[in-house]
Amino acid sequence: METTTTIKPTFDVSEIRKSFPILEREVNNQLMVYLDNAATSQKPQAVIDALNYYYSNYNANIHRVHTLAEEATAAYEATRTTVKDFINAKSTDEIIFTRGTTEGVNLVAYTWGRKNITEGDEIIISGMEHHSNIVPWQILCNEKKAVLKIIPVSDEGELLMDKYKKLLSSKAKLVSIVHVSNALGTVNPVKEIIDEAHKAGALVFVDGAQSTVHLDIDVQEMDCDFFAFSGHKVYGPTGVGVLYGKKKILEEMPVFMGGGEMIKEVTFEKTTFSDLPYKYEAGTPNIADTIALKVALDFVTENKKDIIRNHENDLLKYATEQLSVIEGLQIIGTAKNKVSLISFVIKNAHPQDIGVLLDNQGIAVRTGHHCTQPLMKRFGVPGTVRASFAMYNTKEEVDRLVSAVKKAIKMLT
Ligand code: 7TS
Repeated sequence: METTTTIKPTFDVSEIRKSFPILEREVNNQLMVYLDNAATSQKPQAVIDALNYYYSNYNANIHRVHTLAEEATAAYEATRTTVKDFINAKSTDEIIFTRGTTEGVNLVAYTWGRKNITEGDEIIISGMEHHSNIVPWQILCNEKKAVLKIIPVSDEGELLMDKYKKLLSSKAKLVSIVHVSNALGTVNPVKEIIDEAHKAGALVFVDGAQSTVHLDIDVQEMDCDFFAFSGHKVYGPTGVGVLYGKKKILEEMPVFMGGGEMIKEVTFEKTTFSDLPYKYEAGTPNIADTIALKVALDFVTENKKDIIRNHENDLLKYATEQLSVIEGLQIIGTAKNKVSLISFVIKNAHPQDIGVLLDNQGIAVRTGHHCTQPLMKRFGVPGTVRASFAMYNTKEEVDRLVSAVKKAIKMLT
């Protein structure tokens, strides 16, 4: 008789760790445990080398004729192709380089938003948005006398989908939604959100700042109209991000910043603009970091996202089990579908104090409101302690976190 066994692919975390030189660092005389990956992830040596190699060997502005410039242009455009494949966009014309997710949201708010939003229109966001997916829409709504509507969040930290469906009407022009919450770890049902929005005639912007590193991203399958992420949260450098938009929508949008590179012809009377994607990339871009972003994305692809995800899910499960039995500790965000991120509060202890005591023990976490003040208000807390895991974290590091939290509690309560 034939037996089928599913063998979980093994993941050699000690090998992975060798690729990240910073992980050998000591903080407060102990080997650092870096658990602030949702803020920014650490960089593999290959990414650091790519930056160094660019500046040492072919630093030049792009789109010029000399050899160095041609090499720089080729490397810069190679990243665009890698990004296209990484998120499964149809064309490189749909990939706009930005400084990060924040700039992606603002670009759409200032261009598409200013053209398409008028008095009485509605923009729908959720109660778990990062400030960067609240403030630009709020500014736009104030300017246009449009209305910002909020999808409420359950006690578990999930979107109340029934309430969402009721918010959708012909007045809704845009739904802008976080794919994965940076404060709760919740994975939102974006496909369903997008399908419902489209039925109502609204476009959808997906904030992929936290999802891109953990989940498979397929913008065509998702059918989102816009998707944004930051390179620095996907093991890449700071200062470079991506805005994806459906080609037809990007073509019809007005330009964002004016300047060099985004024009076809300029006279004092009139300017004609470049084709996609250059239309939205005014001025000298962040060439070095964009080139190194390709190396970061290749690194993730080579290590296989699904295998990384298994490892991260194991860490999440283990850390949740270990932390939830600590007396006085409450996990904020217990959604069924979560990435490897745990937010928690401790009775009679301020998150900030816990953060300092963890740092004293060599452990880096983020404390505070995580740029989600309305969400913190929803849960009635001033902030949380957040431990967020990446591919290089280990069970031993979770053990260190757990014993450090216990020690901190003893000192504070
Ligand atoms: N959206 C989400 C969901 C985020 O988590 C962040 C950054 C942003 C947007 C903004 O990204 P940026 O690269 O443009 O700054 N989140 C965090 C965080 O959780 N801790 O530090 C930054």
